[in-house]
Amino acid sequence: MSASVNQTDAGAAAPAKPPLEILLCAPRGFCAGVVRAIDVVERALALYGPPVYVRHEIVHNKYVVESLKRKGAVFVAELDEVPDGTAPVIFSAHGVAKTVPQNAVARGLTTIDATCPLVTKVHREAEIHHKRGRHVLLVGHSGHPEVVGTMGQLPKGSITLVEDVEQIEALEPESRDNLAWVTQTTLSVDDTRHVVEALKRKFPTIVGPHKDDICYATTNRQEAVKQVAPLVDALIVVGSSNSSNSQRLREVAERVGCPITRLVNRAEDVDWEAFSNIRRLGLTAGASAPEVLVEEIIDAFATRYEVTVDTVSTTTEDMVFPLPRELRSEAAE
Ligand code: 0O3
Ligand code: SF4
Repeated sequence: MSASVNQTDAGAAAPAKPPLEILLCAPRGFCAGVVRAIDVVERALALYGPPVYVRHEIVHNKYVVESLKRKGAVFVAELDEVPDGTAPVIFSAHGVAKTVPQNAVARGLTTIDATCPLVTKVHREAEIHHKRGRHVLLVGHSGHPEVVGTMGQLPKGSITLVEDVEQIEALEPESRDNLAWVTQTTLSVDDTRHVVEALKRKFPTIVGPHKDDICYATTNRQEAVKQVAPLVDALIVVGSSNSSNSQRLREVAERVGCPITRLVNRAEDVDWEAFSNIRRLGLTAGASAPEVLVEEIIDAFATRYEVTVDTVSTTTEDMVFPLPRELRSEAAE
């Protein structure tokens, strides 16, 4: 009897796995603002004991939020869900409108601000422009919590959201010669350049930052994807769907022509059908996605492919942000 191709008798060699080269983008994953924000929740849990309340997801990552919930963090959408008492309420890394801490103080709540210092810097820029009598244009995505927080630094009517070049055509501000612009920190570097160029064309005297307010982490992760995406058959961004910076990374890969691009929370969400015929895979992670999930995805590919992993590094990062003052003594212990 001739041997069948699919023979599975004991002792038969397992079919060879196809080769897959994974190009790992660097930098990827956690930025300094996310490390600090997660640390804030963990330190607060250690200092006050559970529960500690967190207004909005501390960072936009399902795994991070679920892990902190298990440790005693309670996530709420608004302050009115926080009971009166001694448990602290933490503001997420994306920042909050001025009314949020004001309302918390009025209720006698203990507050801890985990807003990334680079988001706070944009808040202060907007405030300075306003104090100098300028109307502020904020380049960003409508409804995103960072945009809500930045708009909420100024009185209503003093700041206008600009989402894209098309909206600039329709802008008719009261004083064309007294304008300033600021941006969300996690935007597409290329899209923002076009929006800012259009703003400067229409309002030649507008003032703003030297380049934009997109942070170092957003910029560096997009740059690494730009290098890797043209070299691979498919690219995976590890991150949650509500993470703006992660969404931008997938878009960057798609725009440079990468045929298959996906944003996935973790290995169980990988659409294996889409990745059945690839030889080279690009892999990165948004600023709020933990490295353990990148490793999990590599392991999942290794069960289907003979995997080799190479890192493509476009720059190195050494940014660290200190904890809020009220948590620092606890941090030293
Ligand atoms: O702003 P984004 O949706 O990208 O937020 P993430 O995913 O939580 O990442 C951290 C970035 C941040 C807190 C604001 O810059
Ligand atoms: Fe801060 Fe940038 Fe990280 Fe946002 S992505 S938390 S601005 S370092």
